Amino acid sequence: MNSLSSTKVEKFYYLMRLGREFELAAKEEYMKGNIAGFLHLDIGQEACSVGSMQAFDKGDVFTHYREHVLAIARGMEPKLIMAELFGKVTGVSRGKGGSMHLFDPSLNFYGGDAIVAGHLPLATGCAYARKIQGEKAGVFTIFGDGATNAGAFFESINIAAAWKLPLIFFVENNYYAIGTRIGWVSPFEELYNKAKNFMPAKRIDGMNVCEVYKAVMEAKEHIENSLGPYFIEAETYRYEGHSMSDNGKYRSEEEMDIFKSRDPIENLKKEALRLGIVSQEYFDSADQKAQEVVQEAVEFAAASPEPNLKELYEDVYCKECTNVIP
Ligand SMILES: Cc1ncc(C[n+]2csc(CCOP(=O)(O)OP(=O)(O)O)c2C)c(N)n1
Repeated sequence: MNSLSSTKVEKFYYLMRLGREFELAAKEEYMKGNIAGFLHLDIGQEACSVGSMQAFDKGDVFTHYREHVLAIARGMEPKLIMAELFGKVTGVSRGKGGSMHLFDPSLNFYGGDAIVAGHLPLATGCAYARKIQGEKAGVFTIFGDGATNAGAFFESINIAAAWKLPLIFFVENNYYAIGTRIGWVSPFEELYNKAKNFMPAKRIDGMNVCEVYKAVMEAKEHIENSLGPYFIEAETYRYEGHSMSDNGKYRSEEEMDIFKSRDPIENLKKEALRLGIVSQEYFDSADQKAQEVVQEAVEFAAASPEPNLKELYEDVYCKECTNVIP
């Protein structure tokens, strides 16, 4: 943390706090019946979303369904995300995608994919296009540990390495795919082993936002220098169940406590105060601002109209395609 500016550390803190407040509010609104369908929370994993998006500030992003905080860290407005969760027409996908399908081409954010590992070939194809187009920024894709058991994962790392594509693979290893422990279905739990013969691959502390930021900066430099893909495994943990319908009983309280003691938000604050980089006043005002922004987001979502029925037939097929290689 010492090598980072205080402004950077403040930004990390604010975005993680905003993400956490957003998800706590989403959980509450779900319980009240204002949000339907699936809701996968990121609570505990905020450092991965914030650290990676702060480093990977240009280029294309492909993500799985646990993506609210990633979208916030990318620059999507919390009120547009909340409205999407509420299924309202003001939502970022006009209320038709919901929690799992946040999408914003203006931010090069092509995520929220519900099929486990389904977005990895999309990211790989996009990286191929970017390489042909000679663009520097490349592609970032984030996914869970369960995705590393899918054929689409192996095919993607294979072709990305063979064709030296500008693509960062980022796995959030939170140890569980719904209730399946990664070690039950994988020969090892340290997942960078699955990629290390294909590309540079490292395992980092995904509860530490500064470490995530540094690793993604390194990976970014690597892909921008046309050296091919890069793999990062971030060890992390979700405090909530897989989705709202899962009470997470397959995990022990002891395991949960160990990860909670590594909480990315509280530990960043503690360390920044110890080093004297950021003041207590800043943290207090950031907490308050995050709560206000989330409160406004909920009010905006609640007051927004439902989509019109004719919306059902719109955006089913792409009307105009930009960025298509002839
Ligand atoms: C191809 C496919 N198989 C099964 C499912 C059902 N499913 C949804 S989420 C999930 C677990 C994925 O866990 P992981 O990849 O570790 O991501 P996390 O939820 O931990 O972020 C499964 C099996 C699915 N959506 N797609």
